[in-house]
Amino acid sequence: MQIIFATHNQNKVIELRRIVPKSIKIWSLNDINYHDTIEETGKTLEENAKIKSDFIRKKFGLNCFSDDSGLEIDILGGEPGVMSARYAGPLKNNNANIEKIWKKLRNRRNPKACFRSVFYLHLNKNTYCFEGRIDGKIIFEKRGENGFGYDPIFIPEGYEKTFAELGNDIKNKISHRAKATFKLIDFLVNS
Ligand code: ITT
Repeated sequence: MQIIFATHNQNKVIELRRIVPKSIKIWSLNDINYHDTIEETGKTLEENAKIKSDFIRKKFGLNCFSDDSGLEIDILGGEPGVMSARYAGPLKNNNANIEKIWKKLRNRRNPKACFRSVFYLHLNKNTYCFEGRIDGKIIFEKRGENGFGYDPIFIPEGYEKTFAELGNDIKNKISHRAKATFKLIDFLVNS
């Protein structure tokens, strides 16, 4: 089976390719030479996932899925949430995003957070949604070299290391995106 992953984020593509079986071939937007930005005007992860997947389905008429994901911090009322990529501005500057979070949290002790990932799938004539979530907490220093985005400041529940320290093997078993991906794979291989 072949399917388009409607994303420009290569880190997401790399993670997913490490998880899905070889029988499912993933094409990213870069792979199909589509480089234009898809405006994410939704107010929720669900809405933005739908926008991205609907757009690509309409443009190319092919089976595809998208991932809209984000970090949600309890004490900040779920921020940065749907704004995770652009929290500190449209340039998607990861360091600035982290600085903004730290500033807003003002050294609160062990602030609880979660990552959520919503996948929106167009398969033949139908659409489906899958979600994954991982709870944890934010720390006030960056630790680790792996992963991307907020990984160096997020410690998943039950661990003492950040996602960036734990590395791909563990992250890709327990993360929000891994959980959504397992649901997607289950669905695809059984349909
Ligand atoms: P696409 O829309 O092209 O898929 P994007 O990076 O803009 O790429 P999102 O709109 O879903 O994707 O924003 C997700 C942001 O949330 C991402 O840029 C990171 O800042 C953060 N994020 C999501 N998953 C993450 C993860 O596994 N580890 C660290 N940060 C993550």
